[in-house]
Amino acid sequence: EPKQPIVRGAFIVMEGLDRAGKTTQVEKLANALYESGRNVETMRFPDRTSPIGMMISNYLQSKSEMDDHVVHLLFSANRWEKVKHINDTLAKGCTIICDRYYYSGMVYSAAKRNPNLSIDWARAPEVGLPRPDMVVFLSLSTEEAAKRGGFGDEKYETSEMQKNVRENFVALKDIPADEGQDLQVIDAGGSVEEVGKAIWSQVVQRVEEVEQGDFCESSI
Ligand code: NYM
Repeated sequence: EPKQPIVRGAFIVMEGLDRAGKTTQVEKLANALYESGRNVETMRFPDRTSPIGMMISNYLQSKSEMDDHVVHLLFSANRWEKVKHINDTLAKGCTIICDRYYYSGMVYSAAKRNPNLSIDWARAPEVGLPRPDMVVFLSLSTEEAAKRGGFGDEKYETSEMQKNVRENFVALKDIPADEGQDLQVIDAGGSVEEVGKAIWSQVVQRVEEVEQGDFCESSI
């Protein structure tokens, strides 16, 4: 049946701690949107394929050392280098499902508890990036996270860091900046199917709204 033309695609971000199931759910959601007849593209940050992304990847694998501020700015630059692509993709009516974005950027860097790297400091280089139409935050209890097996061996995959990251995600809701309110919390403790269903019911509604022009063009 004929559909009215799509104003633009939706920019949907999936956030959460390591092992919350983000990557699985991004794929699942993208497939479901595709099957509903939409153009959809998945993205992830860090995007390790660019020169900046390779520097980040080497750092995360402990192949190089960097000052906390330097790697933070690289994570941010890795988003800025994708802005044109994001905007062009949305403009042609394609929805983007993105695995992590500047919420992870702020929260992980500040979780290092470097006294000279506050959440406010971490936020500054992100200001001006396109703001998502919706952010799904996959929430996982400490106990449930522990059940999902051990950590990988990249930097930040320690119980101390994850504890601080969790605290920072909670604290993000209280920062005066609006984007603290962006996170739509979904319990990631259920089965892949259950979590997928919960995500779908919220996201499909938002995607439809955006396609029909119900969004405000804004940036962080
Ligand atoms: N990470 C991710 C950051 O520290 N800052 C950021 O801006 C982003 C996007 O990178 N532990 C961290 C979170 C992860 C690590 O991400 C690698 P992934 O999703 O495991 O590839």
